[in-house]
Parts: sequence; structure tokens; C-alpha cells
Amino acid sequence: MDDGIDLVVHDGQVVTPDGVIFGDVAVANGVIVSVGKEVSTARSRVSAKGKWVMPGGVDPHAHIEQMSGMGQWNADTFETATRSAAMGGTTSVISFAAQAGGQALSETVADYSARAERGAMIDYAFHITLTDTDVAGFESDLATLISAGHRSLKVFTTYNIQLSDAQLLAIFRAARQNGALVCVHAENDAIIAQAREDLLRAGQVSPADHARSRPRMAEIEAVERICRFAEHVDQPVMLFHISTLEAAAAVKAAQARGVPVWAETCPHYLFMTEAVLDKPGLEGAKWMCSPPQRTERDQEALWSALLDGTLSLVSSDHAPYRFDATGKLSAGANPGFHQIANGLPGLETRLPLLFNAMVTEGRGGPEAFAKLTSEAPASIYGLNQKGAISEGLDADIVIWDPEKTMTYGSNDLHDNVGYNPWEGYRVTGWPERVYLRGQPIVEHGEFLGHPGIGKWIDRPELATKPRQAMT
Ligand code: DUC
Ligand code: ZN
Ligand code: ZN
Repeated sequence: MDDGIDLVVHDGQVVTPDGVIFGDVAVANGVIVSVGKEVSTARSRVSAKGKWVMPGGVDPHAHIEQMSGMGQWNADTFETATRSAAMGGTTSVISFAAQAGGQALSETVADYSARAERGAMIDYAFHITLTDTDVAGFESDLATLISAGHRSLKVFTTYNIQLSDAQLLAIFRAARQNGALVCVHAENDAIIAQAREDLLRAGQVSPADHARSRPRMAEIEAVERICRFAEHVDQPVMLFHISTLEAAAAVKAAQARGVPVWAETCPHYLFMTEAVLDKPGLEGAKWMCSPPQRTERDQEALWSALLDGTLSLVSSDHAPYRFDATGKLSAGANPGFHQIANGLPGLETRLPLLFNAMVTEGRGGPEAFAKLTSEAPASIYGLNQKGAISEGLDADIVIWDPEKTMTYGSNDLHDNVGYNPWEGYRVTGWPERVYLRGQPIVEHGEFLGHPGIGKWIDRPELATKPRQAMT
């Protein structure tokens, strides 16, 4: 009976890049070998009758086992973060190899690689975060790392690790020369500093004041400037976590000029408003992130921008801090907003939230969901073996039960954060089985993976290219 087929997922509604088909998906040696053809013999046969068969999620922006801008380790290790991701249907993640001040880039990447290799339970790649361009060997290390397959870089315009305009332009040039995408956290630092000083002087330091300390104009100005830098250098850029309708409009205008810019938003901008920060005492700190959540008008504009293609991705921006002295309350029991680490967990909830909105409630539908959460991030970031149920690609497969309804509880995620920012939120549609390169890693709520099964994803080249041929 052995035809060399390890797994057949049969009788499901399979979402492929060419449309939805009913039929079988066959897997051998971790790779999809046929889609839509009936395959009767296999070592394992799993029914997907009445279910959706989707590509494993690709989360293109998550902070894992990383130190914050305020010098704090975040709560998750590669092991806990990737377990959480898998439980929510994500099989690949791009996290950060974040350069510490004075550190050679080669050392940064070696450090994160060693830790990820030991702990990761899904596949992974790194954005290299550049904070110190003055270290010895910076340019040659950067060129070597990019050509070794680390095809995305991350820079900041704020957070005490911002680069100057001159440094940003130099990085854009180096990235263009070596073939990397530059991801930018774009908020104007001077606008934020002024707003923060005004609030501190007035004694307004609650979590709700955090939103006032990051005015929307900070994002709008920086996004417009970065779009112009991308245009000037002709360098592909990804604008991270767009939160305002004006910034989305700035991206759309740049794209209309032919500038090679892409942009993402996150579930906490699509489904939350700044009201989440306005809770008694310090409770709102659990939802504090930068940029902050905005308004219902922004939510609508972000959805329109997603559906018209202005925004290409929805990342989690998973940035996990416990609500205790190791995390949000590390500055004492009564910190001001300026002393509280920014970020909320999201690796596990990104896909169920989007499935509920896009498939169950019909905002885009199943094909748009698969494209947004898997195909687009894989293609933009050069994860060439990922992103679709297609012959020859890695068998990263999720079987979704469209009927199962769950209401999130206070502490039901599989990370190490200790709270769920989506407590009370109801979703219909649940990732029932998750396969990583053909291996079952989640079955009906049980995690089956183990540390080290996640593999680094080499990215030999990117699809996101400059407009002009390279000179
Ligand atoms: N904002 C970021 O830019 N990164 C991590 C957390 C956050 O809130
Ligand atoms: Zn950011
Ligand atoms: Zn981030």
C-alpha cells in the first residue's frame, strides 16, 4: 500500500492561489505533492469534511525573546512564543535579531539564531534591527548577512533607538545595493517628545494618557517622510503597524506614484479603539502599545485599505510583557505611562480574529483571508517555500472548523504573558489541526510539537524590487 505518501487531507474545501477546490491534499517528505487529485493510500488519512483547508499562517512581525527599547526582556522565549503561534494556526514567523548598542551585527544574528534553533517549534526568519551604525564592520557585516538570506532589516524613527535621516538614507542605499527590504517603525520622535513633556508637566500619566502622548500626526509625518525617502532612493520599504487613516492614505498616494512601499496593520488597530486604555487604575497598561489604538473611523479606513490592497499584511506585532514586576510594572507598583513597556501578545489570536471577520462574517472571504495571512507575507518577504497550498511547497497546512465558536478567557493563551487582551471576544472558526512540513503540531487543542523542530527559513531573494534596474 505504500506509495510514499505520508499524509492525505481529504474531502475539505481547499483554498489554493487559483481558487477554492474540493478534494485531497497529499504530502510526502514534508512537501505538498498533489492538490485536488484523489489519493487513496497514505500512512495517515485525515478527513476535512465540512472544514476549510488553508495554508499555515505566516506572521511577519513578532518580538520574541527580545529586549525592549526600555531595556526589558519580553516574556516569551522562542519555545513559548512559537507554541502559542502554532495553537493559533501560525506555522512561520519573522521575529527580530535586534542589535544591542555597540554589538557587531554578525554577533547579533549568531545570538538570536542559536536561541531560536534550540527553542523554535515553528519555522522562522529574522528582520535584523539596526540601532548602531557606527560599530566596526557594520557595512560589510550587513552585506554578508543579507546575502546569507536575511533579506529584511528594521529601523526606527523613535524609541531612543531612532536613526537620523542621514543614517536612514544610508541604510536605504545599502539595502538597495544588497537586495533587502527595509521595515520601518515610523513615528516622529520630536512630536512624541513634546506631547509627552506636556502631559508629564500636567501630571497626566495614566495608561489612557499614553494615547495622547503619541499623536496621530507623529505617525502621519513619519510615514509621509519615509515614503519620500523610499521614492528618493528607489528602495522597497515596509511601513509597520499603520494605525491612522491619514497614514494609510499617504501609503496609497505613494503607491500611486509608483513608489515601492508596502504596509501592514495589526488586529489591535482593526478591532480595538483607544477606549481599551481607559480602565480603572493601571489595568489599561495591558493594552498599551505604540502606535496606540485609535478610533472607529480609523478602523473602517484600515479595513478599506486592506481590501483595496493599500495595506498588504496584518501582523500580530506580538510584544509580550506580563502584568507584573517582570513586565508592565517593572518601574514599581504605580508607574506613569512613560515607564510602562509597550506591547501586547497577539501571535495566537491574529488568525482566529481575522478568520472570524473575513470568513465567518464575510469581510473579504476565505481566499482573501489565505492571501492576507499567508500568501502575501510569504511572497513579500521571500519565504519561497511557504504561503500556499500548492504542489512543491512546504506542507504547512491548517484545517479550520468554521462552526466552532470560542469566547476568549482571561488567561487561556499558550504564551507566557498571563493575560489575554481579547478576553470576552467571541470568534467563530477555529484551527483544529495544524501541520508543520507535514508533521502534526496541533490536534484539537493539544500541542504536539517540541523545541527545535522549527527551522530557519533561507531567503535567497525578494520579489519586492526597486523600480529601476540596479546600477
Ligand atoms: N510597538 C512596537 O513598535 N513594538 C513592540 C510593541 C509596541 O507597542
Ligand atoms: Zn514598531
Ligand atoms: Zn513591533
